[in-house]
Amino acid sequence: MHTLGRVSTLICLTGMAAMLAACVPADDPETASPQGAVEEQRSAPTAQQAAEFVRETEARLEVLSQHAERQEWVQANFITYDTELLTAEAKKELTAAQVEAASRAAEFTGIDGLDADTARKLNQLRSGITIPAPLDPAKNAEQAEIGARLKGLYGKGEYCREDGSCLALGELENILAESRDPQELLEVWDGWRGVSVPMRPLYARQVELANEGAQALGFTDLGAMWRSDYDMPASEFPAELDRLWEQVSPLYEALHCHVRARLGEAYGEDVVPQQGPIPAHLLGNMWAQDWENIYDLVAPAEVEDAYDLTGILQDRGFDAVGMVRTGEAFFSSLGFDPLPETFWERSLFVKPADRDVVCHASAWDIDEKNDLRIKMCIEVNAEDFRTIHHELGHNYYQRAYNTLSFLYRNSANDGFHEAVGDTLSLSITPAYLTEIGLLDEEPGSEGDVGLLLRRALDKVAFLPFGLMVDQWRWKVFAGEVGPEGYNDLWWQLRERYQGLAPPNERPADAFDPGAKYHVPGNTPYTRYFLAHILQFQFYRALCDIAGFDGPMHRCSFNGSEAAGQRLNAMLEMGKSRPWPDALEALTGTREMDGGALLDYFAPLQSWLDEQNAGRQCGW
Ligand code: X8Z
Ligand code: ZN
Repeated sequence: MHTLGRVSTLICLTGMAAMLAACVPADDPETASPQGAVEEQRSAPTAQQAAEFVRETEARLEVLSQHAERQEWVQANFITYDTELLTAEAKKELTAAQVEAASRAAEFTGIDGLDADTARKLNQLRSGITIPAPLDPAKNAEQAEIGARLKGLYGKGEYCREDGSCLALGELENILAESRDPQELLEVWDGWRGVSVPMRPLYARQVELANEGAQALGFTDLGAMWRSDYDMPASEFPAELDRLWEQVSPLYEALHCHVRARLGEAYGEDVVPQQGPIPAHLLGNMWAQDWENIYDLVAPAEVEDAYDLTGILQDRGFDAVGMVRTGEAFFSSLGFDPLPETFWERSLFVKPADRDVVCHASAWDIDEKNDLRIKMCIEVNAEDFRTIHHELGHNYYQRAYNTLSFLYRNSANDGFHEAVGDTLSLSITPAYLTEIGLLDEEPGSEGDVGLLLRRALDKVAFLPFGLMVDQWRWKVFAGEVGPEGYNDLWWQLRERYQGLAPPNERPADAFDPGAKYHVPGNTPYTRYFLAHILQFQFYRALCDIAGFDGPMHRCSFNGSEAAGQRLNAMLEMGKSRPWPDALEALTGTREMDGGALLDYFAPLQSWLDEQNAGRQCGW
């Protein structure tokens, strides 16, 4: 899976191959030379030995990583006692090899005469492990078991009502999307959070072990290691995130203000106090990360809904495979080859009735050649239609870089991987739906404010959530808070960034972060925040290349082979170059920038400002 934490990357200053050798992590306050590295360097390994080491290591890790990937695929498709054990075994072996390679890489880092690729790959070996473990085999085994256990707990999670009937996450999510009864919403919101209560001690131990692993590699903690993978000094990355958040947060605040006011009208101001944070169970989504499901409650009174994509998909008799075929057709229209036959044979599209699977959508490239797959429990609705495009974006990226060497088979930075499919989803516009025959006639621009509001409930509402998850994790990894304080810190950050509050008093043993897939799954989350910024940059560039002229939100680059070629030029670079090079190849700019998102939503910002006139915003 793309999130498996391949041995991916690091490096420093942007785009200057000549600087790479000078950019060893030891320059950074968050990292230091691992013990023994300096002594080892005195025995003067040569550049040639370094290149040889990298070649051998890539070959070894490729074999182990493929095996672990296959094992993980089976576990995620059949969550059982045995698959959990087998996955932990495979993961243990892979992690041991990764950690060993990372410590050896440190011995070669910075030596004279390294070629740029070897220097880059050495840095990647050092920094690109999502969850390092201590070298001690017992601790490594313990960590692998905890990892599989946490994923299993989440995948098998359900909420059982007092009458004995049990609901899986998908069913709970549907209730949160559709019900407008605050009592029922609270029940399922709270019920799902029962799943994560037993995770807390396991998670706390995982943090200890992973930190020990990161420290042995010279990082202050696991958070510092994650931050070191963005082609810039790790210590500068948080400021880069702050910069992006400051650009877009006024738009979020305007959206929050409008939504709070309308929810107050719908549920009463005693349920939704108009001065403070919004109770988190009323936003149509289990984690309040995407608010599109409450569009009907906050929609502009003056405009008719332009169309309802869920209704169209259902009326036209789409099934899961039909939706995926439509996604594939979009990529084909850009000039990408069709997906391989094995994709259709081996993917999981529909939730099986008779066994536990991990339903959280994911994309896989098992052999890193052409064994592409997605795993999803697709329901026929607009949200899953978009998620299909998201997952396919991963698969086409994986295939585009499959000829590169092992350590370069990844996206430019992790935000890029998450942004590609979403970029195509932004292009699911009225014009596109008309072109592919799902709308009979392209609606006029009267309903555009509604379309933009829908989009903002998805994309803009997500931004602070995309940011806060790792703000929480980074503090946890840094030891700023212990297990007793995990949940309070989570809600402090939920309030600070999202302006949300828990709808009831959280029990002392609650571990609400664990109710979000990526926490027990140990998938870094800042990538999604970056992706939500980047996808608007990609989209704008592809629309320009396709020759679109008009308001940005109306553009579809469907059918533009010129756009497809430029996109592919970026994808096939994989992680071989610092990410600003990849960004420049597609967009002409070397900076991540919220400006494209703000331009896209400019008409909505004006509308929100009008709606909010006289309201007291903020929390
Ligand atoms: O986890 C995902 C994808 C798989 S990489 C379905 N996403 C995040 C989430 O669901 O929390 C996509 C958007 C954010
Ligand atoms: Zn993804």
